[in-house]
Parts: sequence; C-alpha cells; structure tokens
Amino acid sequence: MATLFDPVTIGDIALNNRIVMAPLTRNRSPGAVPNTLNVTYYEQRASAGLLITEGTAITQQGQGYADVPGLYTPQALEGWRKVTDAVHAKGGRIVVQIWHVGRISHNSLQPEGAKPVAPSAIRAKSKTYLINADGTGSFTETSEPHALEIAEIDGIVEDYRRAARAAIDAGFDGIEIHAANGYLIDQFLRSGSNHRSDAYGGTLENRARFLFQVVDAVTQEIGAGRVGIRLSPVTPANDAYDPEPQAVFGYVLKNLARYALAYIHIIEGATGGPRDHQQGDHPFDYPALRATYVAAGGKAAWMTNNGYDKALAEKTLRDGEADLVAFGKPFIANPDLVERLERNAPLNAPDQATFYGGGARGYTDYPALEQVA
Ligand code: 8OZ
Repeated sequence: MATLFDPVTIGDIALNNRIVMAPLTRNRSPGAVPNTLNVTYYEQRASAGLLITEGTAITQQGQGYADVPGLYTPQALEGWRKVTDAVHAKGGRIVVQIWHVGRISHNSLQPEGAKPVAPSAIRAKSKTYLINADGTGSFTETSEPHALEIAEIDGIVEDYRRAARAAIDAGFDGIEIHAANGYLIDQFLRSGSNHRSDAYGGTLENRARFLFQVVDAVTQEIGAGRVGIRLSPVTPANDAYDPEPQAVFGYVLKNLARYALAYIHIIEGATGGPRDHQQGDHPFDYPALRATYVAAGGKAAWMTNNGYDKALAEKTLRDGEADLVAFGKPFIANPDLVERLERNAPLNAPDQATFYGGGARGYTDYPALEQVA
C-alpha cells in the first residue's frame, strides 16, 4: 500500500514522493521575469515530490494579473532556467503551469491596451489584481472581453505549443495545462461563459474542441508523458459556471484517456474553499469521473487537491482514490512540508496578507523545522 512518502513515476517523470506543491499565484515576478527571490522560493520547497509552478502566462495576451511570470521572453526563460537548475540540484522535480487567462484580465495588462479575449463577449463577475503606480496592490473589476474569431484561435493553440517547447528548453520536467478556475480553456468548456454557435460552442464536443487542440499541440511538441492537466469541475472561481458539470467533465476525461499523460489534477469543490461546493442539481461524483477515465483506458496518475491535511491525504491514497495529493496553502507557509508531514511536526500558519505581491516577507522567510529548533 503506497504512502505519501513513497516514490512514483508519472509518465516520464520520476518523483521521490507523492506530495505535490500545488500551483500558487504569488505576484512576485515584475516584468513577467522570474528573479533570484523566486529561485530561492522554489529551491526551498524542492523536497516536494513535484513542484507545480504558479500559473505562467504563455503570451502577454494570456496575462491577467500584475507581476505574474511568463514564458514568452528570453529573459523569462533565463530566469526559469535558474529556478529549474536550483530545484534539480536539490533532487526535486518541477513542471510549469501554462496559463492563458482569457477574459480574467484588464485592458491595462494587454498588448496595446486591447480588450482581453474570450469565447464570448461576456464580462466575468470577477476581479483581477493590479499594482498601482505607488507600488500598492489592488483588486480591480475585469474588463469586457472581445469574442475570439475562429481565425484567431489556431494562433493561441500555437502559443501553447511554443510555450511547451520553451518550458522544456528552460529545463522543466514537464508542463501542466491550466484548464481550471474559469480561465480561457475553462471558459470554452462551460456554458456560462461560452455562448458561441460555431464549431467551438453548443455541444460538449464543440465546447471541448479548444482544450483538445491544446492537448494535441503540446503532447505532439514535448510528448504526453511530460504533460499534466488541471481541471476544477465545480469551482465557482472567476465566475465559472455550468449547470451540468458531470456531463461536461465526464466527456473531457473520457477523451483525455486517448493520451498517455503524466497526470490528471482535479480540484475538488470550490478552489481554496469548501470541498463540497456544488454546481447544478447533484453533488459532483469524483469517483465516477475517475471511473469514466479508467474505463476509457486512461492510465495517467490521478492527483487530487483542495483543503487536504495529512490524515485525509493518507486516507485518499489508502482508499485508492488518488495516486498523488497536491497541497497549496500549507506549502506557502512550510518550505519543508514533506519533512513536517513525515515527522507529524506542527505546521507554520500561512499569512493571507502576504499571498499576493510584495517581497521576501511571507514568501521566503517561513522557517524550516531546523531553523525553529
Ligand atoms: C489566485 C489569484 C490569482 C490567480 C488560479 C491562477 O486560481 C489562479 C489564481 C489564484 O488558478
């Protein structure tokens, strides 16, 4: 029976343990370029079986928040190379979460102040994070998006492909496609944000078309064994809504089984909130979702996330409901989370006020156990 501390190989990536650091937006890469502070942060957490970076924009158009990193300039790739080298020197593994925010953006972040892009011209009831001229941060309403023309969509798929190649060139062990939390791919999937009547709207097949174009492109480019995907079937994050999530995500998982992916990453419930959050008439059936995937021949590792502690994570592995568990906030506050869980040591509490933006405080200054002792 596997424990959290046992190694596992997922696709082409060999992990030292089954404890994953979830992707966490921290807004500490001005100019979209990873810097030495970011290197220290990831290096401190390299004992995780797998580090998933914060959401990393594939293009400036894919940017939705101040000071999040990108993968689209030579400077950013040089910055990421220092991160991947540092993590590998500590024996860790790291994938980059590739991200296009779609409508969750603001004109001021877009190339030439353009409108953000989306499946339909429907503004999200959601906020984005900007940094003011005086350096203080503020949450601001998202801007009204422009509905993508069919002719624009292939170019964005190519942006994902190029980002996947750039990630491997920068030394990452793989990529995670961010298809969760109400961003561009999720906007296509759900009927709340997709009102199209062309080949990208209406039926499940059409709403999932963009997702599968992206999966095709990145798996062709770097090999499916270096690709994971993150989904959040019922999250209300960023105004994501669909009344029939079981049907939508059942369709997605059934078709993802065609690819020999490294992992499937499922956020259970409301991202960062209640695990039992529901959309539509029924509680979401996660075991049924996995059963659909397995019945279709899917073999990727199954990663779960949201509000786990050690006891729930161990039970989930024991019951065979997951192969890996991703922890978010506990990794913000505990660089040595793996060691603390193994020794049943107390955890540092995260400081919400320093999650987004700022410097070393609340980022690289959480003590490890031996610093406490
Ligand atoms: C929190 C703040 C900003 C962005 C996500 C990338 O929800 C995010 C995010 C989270 O996936």
